[in-house]
Amino acid sequence: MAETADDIGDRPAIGVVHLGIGAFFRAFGVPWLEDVMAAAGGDWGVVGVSLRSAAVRDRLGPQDTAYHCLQRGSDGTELRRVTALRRVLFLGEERAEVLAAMADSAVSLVSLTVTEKGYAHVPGAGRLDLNHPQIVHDIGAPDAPLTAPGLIVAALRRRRDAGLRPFTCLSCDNLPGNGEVLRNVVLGLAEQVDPRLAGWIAHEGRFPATMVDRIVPAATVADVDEVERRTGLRDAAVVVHEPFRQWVIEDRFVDDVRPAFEAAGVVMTDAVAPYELMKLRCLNGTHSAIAYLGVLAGKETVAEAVADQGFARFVKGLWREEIVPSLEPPPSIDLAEYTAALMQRYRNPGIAHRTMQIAMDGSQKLPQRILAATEENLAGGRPFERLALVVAAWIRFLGGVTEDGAPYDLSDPLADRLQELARSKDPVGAVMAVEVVFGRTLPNRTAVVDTVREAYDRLAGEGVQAVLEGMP
Ligand code: CS2
Repeated sequence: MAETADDIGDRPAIGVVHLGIGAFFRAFGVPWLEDVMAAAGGDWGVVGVSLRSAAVRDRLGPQDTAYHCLQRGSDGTELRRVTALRRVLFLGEERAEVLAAMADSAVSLVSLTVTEKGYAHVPGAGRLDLNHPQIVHDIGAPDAPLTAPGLIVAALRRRRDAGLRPFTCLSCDNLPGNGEVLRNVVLGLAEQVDPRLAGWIAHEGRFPATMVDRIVPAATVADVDEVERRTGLRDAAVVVHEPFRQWVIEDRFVDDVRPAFEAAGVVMTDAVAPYELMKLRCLNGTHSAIAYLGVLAGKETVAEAVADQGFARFVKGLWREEIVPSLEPPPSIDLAEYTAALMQRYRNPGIAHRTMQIAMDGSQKLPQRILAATEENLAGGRPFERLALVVAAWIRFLGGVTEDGAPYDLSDPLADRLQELARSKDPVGAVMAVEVVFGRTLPNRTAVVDTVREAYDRLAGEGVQAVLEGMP
């Protein structure tokens, strides 16, 4: 976009550093912070940080870090220009700038969307993985961190040394107890590099839990073309999203300093857990189900999968029989209505959310999306056959070929190991023995392992479509 900052108008001063400035936060958090500032004022402009690639910075830099959101609903598309992102830094080349931004006294909030694996935690256990190669690095070189926990520890150390207050650390990733997980990994790392710093963070730091929800598929060239047709600007950083959004935040901030989130419809509460579990199991759980079954059956997108009767019936059965009964509904939410609305969101014809995009990083996602409910249902005497089918579909997916024999690459931090196990003689037994994913209990529950094995054999023998059609 060839224009100068003057064309953009007034922009807020910086108050937030966001780690992991991918499409999700540009389609969710940045515009929502703009709405908060429009409704209630404040200076909550955002410095975005990319941890792994220079691409977002290089695309946004030439356009003064302004970009467009395309909101696609069943009744049309709305265009919005977002200007509250003030700067984008790439950690690989600008570590000093990143740490300086985080240590700046004007910044009181560091938010994160670094995906599940960005926490370097043991997925089933929620504590820091001290054997993680990048964590080993960050312990040895705490002033040149590579990870999000490493950056937070280094920046908090600077703030303490400068006599500043800590910033609040706001995890916005799809993890149960995401605030607690972030606190655990930050303290776990701080203990290794400076135990007194760990004490200060434990006492003064705040790590509110959050639930975030908006479906954000990867943007395509057609989306960029559409923005150009409508605005005359070639925006290299367009993001696409659905109309729906929901943000629930635990109201625990350092010195109570925070954006006036509630002025723009964010739910502030003391109890985020029921919202988190609802969203992780109802939405993300069925997303993963659709992704693994869908990739195997050649369904490219979520909308394409749920247009199929067998898939739609399976997803509804999963909600009704196995997921909803495992949940405590959040205040004033009717889970039957919530899941019916989810099905409408999945059917949104404007959102081409690729099953392969959702399928990535299964080892980091399955525990909270599928396995926790499986374990609870077993303990509570409730059915878990459909959940077991999702586990079986994941194990089949790890084989790396669709039912039509088309090969694909796995994207998962444990890809090599999992693929080898999935191609062994007893794929179900071998994969379910991976403790960092399945924990210690589930692999010893023969009722579950046998049900997964049976589902796996049915998928292998009959194929996804026939298995789904044969479900009660
Ligand atoms: C998806 C999520 O890619 C995935 O794993 O399940 O990104 C999902 O679209 C969001 O959590 C919706 O809020």
